[in-house]
This record gives sequence, structure tokens and C-alpha cells, in this order.
Amino acid sequence: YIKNPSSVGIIPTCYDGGQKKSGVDIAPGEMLKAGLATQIEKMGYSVNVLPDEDCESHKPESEISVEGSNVLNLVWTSNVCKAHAARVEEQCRLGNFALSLGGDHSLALGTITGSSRVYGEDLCIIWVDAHTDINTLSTTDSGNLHGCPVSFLLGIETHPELAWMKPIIRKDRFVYIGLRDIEHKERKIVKDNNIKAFTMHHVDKYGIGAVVQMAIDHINPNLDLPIHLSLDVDAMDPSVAPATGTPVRGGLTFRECHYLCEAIAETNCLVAMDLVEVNPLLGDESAFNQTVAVGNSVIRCALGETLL
Ligand code: EXY
Ligand code: MN
Ligand code: MN
Ligand code: MN
Repeated sequence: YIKNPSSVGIIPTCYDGGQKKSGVDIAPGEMLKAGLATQIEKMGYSVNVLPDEDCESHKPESEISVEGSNVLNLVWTSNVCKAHAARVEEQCRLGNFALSLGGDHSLALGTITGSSRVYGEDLCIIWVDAHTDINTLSTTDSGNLHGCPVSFLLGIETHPELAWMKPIIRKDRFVYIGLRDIEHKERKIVKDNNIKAFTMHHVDKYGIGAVVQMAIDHINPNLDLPIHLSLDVDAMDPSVAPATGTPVRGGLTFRECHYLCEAIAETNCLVAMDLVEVNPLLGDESAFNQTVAVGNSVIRCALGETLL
């Protein structure tokens, strides 16, 4: 795979059907309006901004219901993510850094499927989030698919509607950082599947430097495998990134999250990134501006802006 790609493909998908609050679908437009593409160009990359996905056109006439589950928008989410996966796959095949802008975190069903089609079982995932997003169709209480993508990506859950994913992500190449809001049933899934997880407790105990080092050592000890970073803005503390749908206090500070992105950039292994769950409609104008700005800022850090 290509280390240090010189081109970035920005793939916006304004999808909000993986949860119930509207607004997360205008985030990509707002992040671009705030200058993301130009900022990345100024760093020396060539940037290609793909058109926004028309999510409404993917809406099915009727949704299916799943027995024993209150899951919502399964078909719609599947359709949108399938289209998004093809766009991520294309960018990775071209050797471009695939930057996905969401939308809610259900989009990761598509983002990581797309990159894994190109990088196969080598692909390492760093999932930075307050939440584990590992509910199954039967454990989800909310019915929101943004709380479920990890179970599908790791092959813990499947459904015929999502058969196109054909997941190949290795559980030992997946790691969480930033967790602090884990449902009881999710905790059991994480433990039963032996998934490496660094919660905020570990960040407090060891410091962010050691945590990121341990996380990278776990998935990619020789620094020879491609990494996909899936970053949910709610991993950051609500004082840093307030405009998001499921804020949880006690999150990563501004510097901790930036450090994390810098340390991943330093590996030269990062090939794809998702920035999800910015909801510009939650909170006042300053909360909105702050969250869009910090989203763009962590993206630039992951692309190496602050490294010498
Ligand atoms: N665990 C809760 C649920 O499944 O509904 C909350 C999930 C929030 C998910 C956000 C995207 O990270
Ligand atoms: Mn909408
Ligand atoms: Mn998430
Ligand atoms: Mn989250």
C-alpha cells in the first residue's frame, strides 16, 4: 500500500438515518464551507472533493422490520453505506487518502468495508469514540444503527440486507480509544470477543501518549500495515466538541485528541479516516462553529499538519 499518499479524496455522505436527530446531515457541507479542502491543499496535498451522496434517493419505499429487534432504517442505511463503500474503495484503489465526512457513525458500515476491500485482512482499525457502537440487532435498545456498526464490521452480527459487506476485519487488528459510555450488553460483546479497548480510565491512568502507543503496538507492531481511523467527534469532551448528538462528559481534551491524530500520522500508515457525528444544529452558533473547527483541525492533524 501507498505510505504517505499525496492526494486526498474527500467523500461527503450526508446521512442521518442511523439515529433520530436531524442536523448531522449538514455537517459535511459546513466543514467544507469552513475551508477544509483549501486547508488540506495548503499542506501540499492535491484534494478532490467528491459530490455529496444523494441519500434521499437511497430511501426504500418501505422499511423491513427485524424479528426481536427494534432496529430502524436498516434498508436505507444499507443502501447508503453500500454506495459510500464503493466510493471509499475507489479512492483507496487510486492510492488516495480516503477521507469520509458524515453523517452519523452508521456510515462506517460503508467506510471500513470500502477500505477493507482494497487492503484486505491487513487493515487495522482505530475506533475513537465515547461509545463502543457494538450493539447487535437484538441488543440495541435505541434501534439506532449508529450504535451498531462495529458488530457488523467484525462479523459478530449479520443480516441478509447487509450481506454485501462480506466483513473481513480481524478482531485483533481493531482497537478502541476514548470509551466511557458502554451499555451492559455491549460490554459483554467486547469481552466475549476479546476486543482491545482503551477507555478514558486508561487515558487517565497511563496518559494519552502511552495509550496511543499501546493501541498501535497491539494492531500494528511493525508499523507495516495500513490503518483506518474512525473518529467520532463525541470522543472529545463536550466542552471541546459540543455540537454532537450523544455527548458524554469526561472525554478527550483538545490536545489529547490532537495528539492521538498526530501520533497516528507519525506512523505513516494511515490510509483512510472518518469524521462523523458533528451535528451543527445542536447548540448555539458558537458551539456549532467550535465543533466544525475542531473536526477540521483533527483531520489536518491526522494528515500531519502539526508534525515537523
Ligand atoms: N449505545 C447507544 C445506542 O446504541 O443507541 C448509544 C450509541 C451512540 C452512538 C454514537 C455514535 O457513537
Ligand atoms: Mn435529514
Ligand atoms: Mn460512534
Ligand atoms: Mn459516539
